[in-house]
Amino acid sequence: MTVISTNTPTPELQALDAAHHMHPFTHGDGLRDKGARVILRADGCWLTDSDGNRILDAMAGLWCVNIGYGRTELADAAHRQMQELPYYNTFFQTTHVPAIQLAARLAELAPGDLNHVFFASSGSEANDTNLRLVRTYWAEKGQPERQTIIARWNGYHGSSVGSGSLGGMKGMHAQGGMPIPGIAHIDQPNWWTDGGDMTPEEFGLARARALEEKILELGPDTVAAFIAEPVQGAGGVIVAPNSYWPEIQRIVDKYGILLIADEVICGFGRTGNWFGSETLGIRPDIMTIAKGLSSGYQPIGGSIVTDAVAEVINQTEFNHGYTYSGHPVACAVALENLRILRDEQIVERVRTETGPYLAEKFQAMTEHPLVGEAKIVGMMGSLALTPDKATRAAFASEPGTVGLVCRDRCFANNLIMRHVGDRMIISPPLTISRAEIDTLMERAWKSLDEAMAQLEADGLMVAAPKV
Ligand code: PXG
Repeated sequence: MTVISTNTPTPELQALDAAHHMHPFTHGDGLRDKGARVILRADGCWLTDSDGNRILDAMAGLWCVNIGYGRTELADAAHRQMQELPYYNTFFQTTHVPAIQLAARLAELAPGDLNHVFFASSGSEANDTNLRLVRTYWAEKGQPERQTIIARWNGYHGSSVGSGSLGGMKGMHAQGGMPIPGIAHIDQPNWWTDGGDMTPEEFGLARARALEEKILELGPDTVAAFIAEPVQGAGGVIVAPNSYWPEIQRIVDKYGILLIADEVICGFGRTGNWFGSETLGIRPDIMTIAKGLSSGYQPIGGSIVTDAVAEVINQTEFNHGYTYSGHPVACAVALENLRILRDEQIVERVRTETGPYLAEKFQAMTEHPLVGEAKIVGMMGSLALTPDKATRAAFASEPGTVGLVCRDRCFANNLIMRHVGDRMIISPPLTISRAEIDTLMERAWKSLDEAMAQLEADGLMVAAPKV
């Protein structure tokens, strides 16, 4: 066995990684040629890589490290729980204290009568649960023909076959026979790219009414649920115009369709409230949770459902569950994370202090010649890059080419800021300070400057013809 440590030289770590480790959403050969970046440790908002670089993580890992890195309280909670009860299942009429406690705490935190939790270990698993939950719900209600779930193109709900089918990522659907039957997609409310001559408000209404059109096309009696992220994350931090969500709520209410809010990114303070549904003013029947639930310190997710949904599901045996549903160590760590979020008033700080500060700085990025619009809710934001702000033009190059140039400049400046197509996105730890926000924005501006110089040199500052 090759023995390695954090002192092993980077090329050796990279070679061994390339030889044996298959990475998610990665072109394996390309990565082998380049070598993966090796992260050794992290503290607060800062990562340290194997070359000694200190990198500002403006993505909170994968949108999940809400309380920041290095909180020993969570390590202590895991240690205590592993000694007391490292594992037991929640099948076979059994339970344990951490699962009871976390379910009860989530019922307190979740809005309205969302009072019942089905645990999973990830957002993908939780959305698979939801798929089966809503179909079982309608079958138990005597309407088994209500099977179809409507979702959105470019939405992201996970990478398992079920959740990947709910998601609207065409690149994923192309590999492995997705979507599964009984899922329909409608267009996303991305005014910047698709709004044409409409005002954002007109466009928001039009995109919400696409849901009603789809329901009528499928037949209202065949539709089980609509699933969406309050703010689309992986699709590029797409914030719907203000007219969108009230109209969606009106439509799901009118047809009696269950609303699933996928809160995997928006939950636990990201939008300045405990849940994105509160920020956007929607009343879901089911919420998907993961990521910020444990700040990523342990894999845990789940579905929170209303009294009305639980009452129907509880009438039958729901033949579903995971070995690690309600894993005691993950629950104990999540509870400690929720305690820190509350005791340190982290959600309030996002809403009233650091969120508005970041929003002001982020909006100022529209003064950069490459940036067409800046959209931000709480601590998730995106910048649309454009060669021509007045016409909201796309670049003539393959979508993502320009975004990748910017992303690479960010990485070179020790800033983790990602691109989705030609949008640049951020989602920093909620604990980021004002000084760190300043550093983030300085590095982002510098990276955009460098990217623009490169784009001009490479002849890429060219607008695509209008379609
Ligand atoms: N729902 C939403 C809204 C998500 O963002 C999932 C479900 C699935 O969660 P799990 O825990 O199964 O990964 C997610 C995950 C990206 C990226 O590139 C985003 C996610 C995962 C991986 C990459 O932005 N979100």
